[in-house]
Amino acid sequence: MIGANICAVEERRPYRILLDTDVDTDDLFALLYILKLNRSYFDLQAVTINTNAWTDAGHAVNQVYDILYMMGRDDISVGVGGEGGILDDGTILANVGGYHPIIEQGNGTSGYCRYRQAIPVGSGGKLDRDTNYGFRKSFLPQGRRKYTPLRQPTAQQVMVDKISAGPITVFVIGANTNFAVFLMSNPHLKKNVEHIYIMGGGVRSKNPTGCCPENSNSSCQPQQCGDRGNIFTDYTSNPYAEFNMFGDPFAAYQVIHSGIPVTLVPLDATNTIPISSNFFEEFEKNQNTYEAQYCFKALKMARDTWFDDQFFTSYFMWDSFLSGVATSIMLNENIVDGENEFAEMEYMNITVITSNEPYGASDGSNPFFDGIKKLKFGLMRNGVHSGHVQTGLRDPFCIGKNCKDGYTEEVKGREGVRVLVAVRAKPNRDRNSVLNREYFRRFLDVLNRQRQSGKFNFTTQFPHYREVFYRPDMKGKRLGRNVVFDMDMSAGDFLALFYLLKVPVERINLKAILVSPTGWANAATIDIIYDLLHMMGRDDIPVGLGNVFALNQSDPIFSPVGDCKYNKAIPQGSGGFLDSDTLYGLARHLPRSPRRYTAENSVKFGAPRDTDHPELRQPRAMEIWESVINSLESGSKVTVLTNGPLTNVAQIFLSDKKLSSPIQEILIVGGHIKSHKTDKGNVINIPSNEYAELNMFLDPLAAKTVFDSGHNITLIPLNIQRKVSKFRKLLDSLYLTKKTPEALFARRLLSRLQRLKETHPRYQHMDVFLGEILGAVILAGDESFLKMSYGVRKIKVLATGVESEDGGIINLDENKGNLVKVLENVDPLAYYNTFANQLGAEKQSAVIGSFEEQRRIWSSPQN
Ligand SMILES: [Ca+2]
Ligand SMILES: [Ca+2]
Repeated sequence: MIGANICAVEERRPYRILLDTDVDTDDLFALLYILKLNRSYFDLQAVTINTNAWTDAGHAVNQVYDILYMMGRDDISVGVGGEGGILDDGTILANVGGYHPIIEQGNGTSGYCRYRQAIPVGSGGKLDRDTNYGFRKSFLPQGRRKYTPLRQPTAQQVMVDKISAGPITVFVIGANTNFAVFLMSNPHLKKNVEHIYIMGGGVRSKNPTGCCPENSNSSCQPQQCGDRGNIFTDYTSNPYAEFNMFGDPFAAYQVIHSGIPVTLVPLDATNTIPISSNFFEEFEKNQNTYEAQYCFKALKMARDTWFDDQFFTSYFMWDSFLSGVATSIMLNENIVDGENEFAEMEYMNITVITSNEPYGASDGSNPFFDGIKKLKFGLMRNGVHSGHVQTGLRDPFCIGKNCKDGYTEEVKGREGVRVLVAVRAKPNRDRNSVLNREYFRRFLDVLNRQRQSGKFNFTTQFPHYREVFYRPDMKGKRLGRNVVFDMDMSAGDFLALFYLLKVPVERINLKAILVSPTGWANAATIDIIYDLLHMMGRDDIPVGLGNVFALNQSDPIFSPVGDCKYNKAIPQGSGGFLDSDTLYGLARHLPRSPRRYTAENSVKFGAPRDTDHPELRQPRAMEIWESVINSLESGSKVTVLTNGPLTNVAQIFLSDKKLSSPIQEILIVGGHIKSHKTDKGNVINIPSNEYAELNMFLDPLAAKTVFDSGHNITLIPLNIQRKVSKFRKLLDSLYLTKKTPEALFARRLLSRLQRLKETHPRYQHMDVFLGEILGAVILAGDESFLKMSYGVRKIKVLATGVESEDGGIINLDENKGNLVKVLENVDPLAYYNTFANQLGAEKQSAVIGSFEEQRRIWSSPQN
């Protein structure tokens, strides 16, 4: 087939392609497939990242950079994020980051997770996508390109550049937000878009999963069987939607109704190409390139961690199938009706449902209409966008399968758009093959081609690569106070961690780190902790990962999904998750640890089956805590320092009393005790909440649980943190100290935070992170040198569920409340010097300074 059309193709220039992707596992297959095609036919110009779906922007963008580096394609532009907003009057500012569906997009990157909450956050969800099950860091080489704050090209910028440069074809394999925003703000550039290929939706699809076996008894209740959609986390509300469309139904509507020719590869077609066991086995036998290996590793881990034994009937080729179908249609350009090698096509008249009837009923669910006088985007009062919009999981209006948001419904007349639809995957033309789909064969063939293949992976890149675990020599040392550090991986927490690792072990014995991914960073960021520990020669310190939801915020019916009531305050973009997840672009300068998050798991810990390396599994926070408690000599105690939301510590108190009784003291960095009305808290983006401090607000119920425990608590509240948040002063001290790798890294991070604060309004809150270091310094510091003084208060933390109050602290009189020790004074200069001097100390300094140093070591022979 290809041969027959080559003549036609050679007369034209290569197709320029822009790929918009949410960097899910399947998207990696799609991207690598495109990269392997003949470049004189297909010229991938840019990858733009969809930031409101299955991955978090900071992790997604660096994974894309690394894949392109492995494939020798650093020439391909990568766009992610942006800080632009949409004003109330409908004006779309430049560089909208696409972190939110258009209906929720205001002026900023924080906001509610209306649709995104249908996506699991931890294992089996974003955590596994952000890390590609752990293979991203174990397999992909790391090139020079990476995310850097304010220098990273935005998705909109890249779209404008590439689309204005000439005719282009756009592939959308995530939610449609980026491309819809582009089309709405650049109508004059539509003419350059030759065609749009979208993976998403389900038109006449019938979900093949969740069905009762033919011979089953009458007690079997079919689940999603026969539904149009695939939102497996909430079929009862919306059985019609497919994830990509559901991610932003209004955006999908804009793209499909743009007037540009659209080809859809919906569930209708992808449901007919489930990963078969034969395909899986063939793939296992055919891994002749690094890219094939990378894809197979992910696919195998997806199978090995699948929640039931139905993987081969529930996991499909989605986005990768789009790559095949789209490029095959493009090669056959002289043939009408989208004829191609891999899928049967049909024209259908469709639309995308964005709201539910009755239209015009203002019930508080639709931000486009509720309380709005002048409608934006030319919307009409009783139009198709004016009905009830699904508000989230288990929306009462939707229960009983009433909602169709995101459904690509067939319609008659003007409301529909004639779209070419892939309806089913074609069988393999070679009837003797064990692969039953034509695309299976081609996919393996393309991925295994030696032409345009990856040059190396992370370990083969270096002739002298070797994995080293660093452990300190503790022989003959009398170890100091037992400390467990609980952090949410905000920037200051890493500086605090450096400090704790520099205090002589005779004074502080850091036993373990617990991670609360309920604050400033996403769970996958745990790898930065591993890398930092590696740098400091402390691969012996265990790291436990806590729950991904604040207390009572996970869904009662299906706990991998849940609400974002509190962490919606954290911006998704600049100054928020994007920066935390990359440590403001600096994480990649840390040496790479042999330890990292991995989806490896074992039956012993509740997994459905053992993976190949269950011994590597990421321990949970509670396990690590338990092992710390069990390792204590009788009578010894442990101090907990918390630098984030109190989710983990609350879990400890809610479990067996034996696990909390060895706690000597809890040092809490956080909480705000207001002394007068103008003494405000720091909960950004939630204007109604004036007096809370973020660590308390992010999990108020956990905070209340901990304060009500009656344990020995020392509070390092916001007002004292604010006294020590002068970047200039701390940097001055750091410039005077010895240049250990850790002092240099701290200097680099702090000066970057300072510079960002000075240059861009989105970075105004940077001093929050400076105050965070205080807890670590207090814990180990010299009380008289630091001029520390404490008061005692009777206080209570509010956890009422009322947004304006939650996380607030009230003072109580003598007889009520919990007695808490509160840090009231510290000498700022002494504090800055203590921190700087400790980081500059020669003892307990880094054993390997940076990734650069690691590269050098691996590039030359060892002695
Ligand atoms: Ca995708
Ligand atoms: Ca923190």
